[in-house]
Amino acid sequence: MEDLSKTIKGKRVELLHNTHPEDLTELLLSLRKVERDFLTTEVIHNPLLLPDIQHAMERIARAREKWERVMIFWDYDVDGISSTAALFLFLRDELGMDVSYRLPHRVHDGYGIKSYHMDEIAKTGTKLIITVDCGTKDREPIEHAHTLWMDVIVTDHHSCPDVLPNCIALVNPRRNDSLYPFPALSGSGVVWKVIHALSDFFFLEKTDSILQKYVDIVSLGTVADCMPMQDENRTIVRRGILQSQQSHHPFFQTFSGALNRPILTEEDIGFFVWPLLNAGGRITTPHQSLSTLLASSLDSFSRIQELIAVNEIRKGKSRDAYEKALEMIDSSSSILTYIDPDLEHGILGLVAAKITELYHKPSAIFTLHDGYFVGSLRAPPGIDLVQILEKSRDHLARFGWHAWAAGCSIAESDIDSALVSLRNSTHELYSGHDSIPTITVDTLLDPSYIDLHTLRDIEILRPFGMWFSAPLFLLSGISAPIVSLGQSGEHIRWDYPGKLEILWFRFGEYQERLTGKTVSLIWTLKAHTWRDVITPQFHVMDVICDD
Ligand SMILES: [Mn+2]
Repeated sequence: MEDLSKTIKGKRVELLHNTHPEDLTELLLSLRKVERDFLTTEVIHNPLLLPDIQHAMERIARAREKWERVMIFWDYDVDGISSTAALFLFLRDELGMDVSYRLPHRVHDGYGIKSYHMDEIAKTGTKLIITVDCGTKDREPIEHAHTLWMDVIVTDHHSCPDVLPNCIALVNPRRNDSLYPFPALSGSGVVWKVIHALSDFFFLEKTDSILQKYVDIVSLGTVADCMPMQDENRTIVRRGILQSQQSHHPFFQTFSGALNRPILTEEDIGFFVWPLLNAGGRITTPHQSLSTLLASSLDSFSRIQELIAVNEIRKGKSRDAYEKALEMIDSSSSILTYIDPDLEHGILGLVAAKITELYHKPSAIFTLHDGYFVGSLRAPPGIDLVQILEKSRDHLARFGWHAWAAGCSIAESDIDSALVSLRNSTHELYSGHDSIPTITVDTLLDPSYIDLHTLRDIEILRPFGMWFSAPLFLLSGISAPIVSLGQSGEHIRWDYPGKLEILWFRFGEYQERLTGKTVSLIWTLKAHTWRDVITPQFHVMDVICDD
């Protein structure tokens, strides 16, 4: 076996099986440590095992009985959007309740509930607030709601602090005292279980069809939040994709037509639905995304068209910002920083993610807003941004979030010292840290082995995601001629014998480097559908230059 040390994208390669497999499906299942029945077993747990679910049901039933106004409070990412849409439609259409929604503004409010939101909501005559995909950490505003005579039910999936908020119900499978068998639901997954419990409570005989009716919306949150594709999440996404093809919701009925492509796999959600719904939150308002998901059959098509236009703006702005950032950053620095006061707040994270992916280093991209430099940070695996920010906390006005994705704001006058401090903190904590990512390849496999039969064998393993990854294969030592594709040569095709479609999308820039070279290809398999004819397509993910 040749030296597989590094790919053209700078990744280390780990090859799990280095001969041609006898039974491909068996091999892929055993490498993922699951039995064959994993593929077909439906998992739907008892919703009454969720903490506080009984209190939540009773309080919602009381609100319904008394015609109380209910407000859903949500967070602006796609999990929050899908959680809100599912719960809103269920409470309004199945239970006939008076329900509305409120969300924080990405720039003006930041993340989470604030006490002033509670003041605003109280003025609408709301008696019950239900949070989705947020709330677990928001103790003070929840206390504040009580002083305004409003009750709060928190439904969430974020990890829990030591002291929990004092509310009517905190429905979160990550609670320490939770008996729920699967803690890794998305926010929308938790909402689906609340719908499950309420359906049992109110309709008993209709629960199955109700769960089915909302699972397409719910699955969007599970995919968008990259939840592990096992247990109940696998059931939600499998069912959700099938349901989306016969959906009750106009969004799914018109989506395929508007985008000219069907939603057939979890990757279609990840590539097409997710960025579209996300674009509203990043460029205009998340309300636009939510109202598109909730639109009636009359205006669903035009709303999706509008969102497509917004997404094109988002793409253009992030591409421009990324190119400018690439020119400006000092790639030898411990943390790669870039400031542009004119950058749109909503694209900072997208640019940071691309910079970090390219350099395998933490990055921070800033814009200026109201006298503060607001930044979005990303880090490769093994580097903890919260630690870096902690160490520089004296220079920061605000910071938070996760190890791999974080945000901070810095007073305009502190920016120089803050950047120096961030660089020093990163250097002190992580100098010498090996952050070269590993790409794990399942097995050696020649694409000519794949026919429609083997294609189907792999397709039935879906949905893929975290924990149950899409298979990657290695085709070693090929020297087939390469052809550039696309209007400006943005794609590459290898002219492999047997007319196999071996394609590398969006990496046309490597064409020159690869011409005439012997290479090994890391590839994955896609079912390509065109006019009802299915053919296997071989998508290259990375390349190893053998010479
Ligand atoms: Mn979430």
